[in-house]
Amino acid sequence: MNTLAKSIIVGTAGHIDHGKSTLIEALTGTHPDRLEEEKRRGITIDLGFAFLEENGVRFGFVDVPGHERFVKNMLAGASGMDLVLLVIAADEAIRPQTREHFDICRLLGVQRGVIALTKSDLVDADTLALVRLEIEEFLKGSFLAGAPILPVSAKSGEGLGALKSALLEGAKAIQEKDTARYFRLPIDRSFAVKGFGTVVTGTLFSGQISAGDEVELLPAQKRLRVRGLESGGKAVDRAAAGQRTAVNLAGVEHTAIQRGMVIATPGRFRATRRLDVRLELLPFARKLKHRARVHFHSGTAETIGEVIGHDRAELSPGESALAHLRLQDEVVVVRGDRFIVRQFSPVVTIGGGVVLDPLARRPARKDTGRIGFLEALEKGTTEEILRALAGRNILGVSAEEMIGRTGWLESELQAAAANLAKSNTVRTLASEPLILLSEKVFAEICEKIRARVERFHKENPLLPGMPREELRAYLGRRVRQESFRAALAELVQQKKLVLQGELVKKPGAEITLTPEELRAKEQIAGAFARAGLTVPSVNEVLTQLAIEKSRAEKLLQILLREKVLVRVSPELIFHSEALGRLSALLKGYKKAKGERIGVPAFKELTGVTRKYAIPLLEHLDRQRLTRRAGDERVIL
Ligand SMILES: Nc1nc2c(ncn2[C@@H]2O[C@H](COP(=O)(O)OP(=O)(O)O)[C@@H](O)[C@H]2O)c(=O)[nH]1
Ligand SMILES: [Mg+2]
Repeated sequence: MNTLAKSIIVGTAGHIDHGKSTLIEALTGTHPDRLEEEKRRGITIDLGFAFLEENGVRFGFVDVPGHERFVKNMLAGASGMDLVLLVIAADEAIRPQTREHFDICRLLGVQRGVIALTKSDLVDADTLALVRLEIEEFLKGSFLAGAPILPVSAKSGEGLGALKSALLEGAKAIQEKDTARYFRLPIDRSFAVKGFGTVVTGTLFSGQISAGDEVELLPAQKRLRVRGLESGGKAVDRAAAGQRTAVNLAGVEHTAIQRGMVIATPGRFRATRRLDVRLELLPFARKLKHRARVHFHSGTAETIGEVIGHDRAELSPGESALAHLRLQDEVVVVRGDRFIVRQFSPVVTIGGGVVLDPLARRPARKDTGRIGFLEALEKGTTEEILRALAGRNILGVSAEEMIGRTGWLESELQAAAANLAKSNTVRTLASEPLILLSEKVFAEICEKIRARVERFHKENPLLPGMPREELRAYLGRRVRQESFRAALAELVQQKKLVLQGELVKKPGAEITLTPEELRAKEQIAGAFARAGLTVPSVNEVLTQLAIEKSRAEKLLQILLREKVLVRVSPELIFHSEALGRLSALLKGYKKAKGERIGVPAFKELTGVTRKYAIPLLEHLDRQRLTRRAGDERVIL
């Protein structure tokens, strides 16, 4: 098969019994009705498929049911179509599902189409001309205005050649799909084939897929392997966007997969229940009240949703608005995906629109930035959208999140991020994986840190600086580790803060002691110096001072930091000079009596009781001045 051929999906649309399925058979040789019941009753219930390759174009036909009861099946087939084949019987003209299917195609953003005026053999030339006029009037001002209206008869074969030419012409005008994007295929059928196992089918929305690939089944988040592929009714090694595709999957039962699920490039797409959208209500629809329930359709998925207006409480017929959809089940959509809503009861198509933010937050009155954010998502360039995304979250925005929202490639994000960095509006906090943070938010974080350190100095004049971890904890989980690190680095670079080991301080922040504090500090040091190795309890020393205990404790901290005093155990503090004398004593002992010393000998040597001897020996071990050897110590 020619892999360079252009692949086009043609979907039928139109009222029941207008000759859609018969026309597909006349064009392709395949009757699209495949279910037993369809054949028996002579009506299309579910989607049917047929293929045709002509003049370098591979047409995948999706034949939909016209019956109003099966519109939901029609919807599953309609998404992903490039070109609509609107079928109108010459003897009946425009009927209810002609209108409904037409509305659906328009709301799904279908750009082009061809109108087949079927059963032309049943009417005379005058009737044909009249119906043509009626159709022209109906399509006026729509995406199908000016589209070819071609009389055909599946019976006599008349007009089929012209119809094929018109389809080829339409196919030429359709933009080639970008197969470099992440792979996504909404599933419309899942079944088992003897000897192969599970097979799913669908219209390949974006990217491409090859035999052997790993794919992710969503929303189940299950990784599966592609055993084999079929496209256009033949086995292929690779299938690309715009093709009807059957995928043979390993590692899953066909019953575990339903229409509406998606297979996709692993880790890129996300299932969601909350969407922010642009929603359009059709002119004949009833007013949509706050929190109205609707049937929601997108891709091949169908669920129930609740509509909450962002810029108005109620949506009037013919209006379009920014709205939030809270869905009952998870769907997999990205920005730009189209959807249809149908009235809850009785079920008729009442509107549709475009997904703007597929990972929307719960609506909140205080969320005043949302409208602007959604407008950026709706109309903005890649850079503007990234800026809006970064600006909306103090945490910044990760590549994973940006891709989950937009389906953009990581390389596109990197390029846009580089442009944004130049404009000084969004900074790249990390590049692999990419994390973006708005400069405004970054400046706020910097200011928060600076102000907190300032306050720390005010509240703790006797401490040299704030422990870095305490500062980190103060900012909380709303600030990313990367943001914290970058902000600290920035503040240090601007000389607004100084890092000293694990302490963050203001430049030039010195501890200034009052004369009273200076005296107390000396008294503490003196008390320990005098005590030698038989030190008093800390509490005893501190309570004898003329200043309050909390300040005295800080002075003790300063002395410990200055290494005038040394904490040997949680309860015992010694003066460094006393410890210096101790190590000299040990050296002398080693010379005179050898390197081994037991606890009794140590007590005798130093004149301390067991209460001091044990912690002191353990301290000496830690200092590597001694080493424990059984009951004794080896002096090192
Ligand atoms: N005379 C005539 N009958 C047709 C033509 N196309 C379809 N039909 C008949 O119209 C009926 C409905 O056709 P079908 O393709 O099932 O309609 P669908 O519901 O739109 O798919 C069938 O009995 C067909 O044989 C045509 O061009 N001429
Ligand atoms: Mg049919």
